[in-house]
Amino acid sequence: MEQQLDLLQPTPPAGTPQTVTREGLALRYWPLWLADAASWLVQLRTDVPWRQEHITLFGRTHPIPRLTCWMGDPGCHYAYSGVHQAIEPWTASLQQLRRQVEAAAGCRFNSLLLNHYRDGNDKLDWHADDEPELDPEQPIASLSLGAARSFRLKPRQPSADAESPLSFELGEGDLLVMDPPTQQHWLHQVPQRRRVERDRINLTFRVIRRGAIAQR
Ligand SMILES: O=C(O)CCC(=O)C(=O)O
Repeated sequence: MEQQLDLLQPTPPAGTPQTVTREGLALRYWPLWLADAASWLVQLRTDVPWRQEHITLFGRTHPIPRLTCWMGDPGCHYAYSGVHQAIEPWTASLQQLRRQVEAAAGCRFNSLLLNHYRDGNDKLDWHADDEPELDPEQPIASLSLGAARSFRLKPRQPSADAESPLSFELGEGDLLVMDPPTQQHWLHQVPQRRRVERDRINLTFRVIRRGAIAQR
């Protein structure tokens, strides 16, 4: 049975994350971490060069159910599900936000995947962020803006003493850090929630491995 986590209670002291640990899973969570989350949403809707990417499955090409943008330092190329995204340079404001997220997460990030869920029909299917160019020793930091949506996690290999799937709401301004080795052992998704009319933007700050950074 799915375990619904209410991470908003009790409120921790400022700066101290709540933690969730299971076998192979380590999360840190700061509710309402970002001040001015609503203005960030307005700004990012227009300032980010959003793209509609497509994937090909069983010979048929489909638009992926959300808009995306890949931002990063020079040479930080990334591909997932057959999508090779062009690298956009950091905007000045996202550079600053990167530094704030780094201070909380305790890690230097060199890239950022942005997802724009236009309403509750947009979604992200079960996957792990385990592509070969990502550094498996580094965390991935996820910052949410706009509509609250469910974020679900389940073990990659269910066993007899399987951990239950986990689900919790990621609301406006919440910061979630997925520490290693979470991506190796757990999958995550953002399911559809049809009654949601508001949009949501999620930013995942990542580390491309040094050996995978293209030299110019
Ligand atoms: O939108 C989210 O909360 C998660 C995003 C994510 O998992 C991803 O971009 O890989």
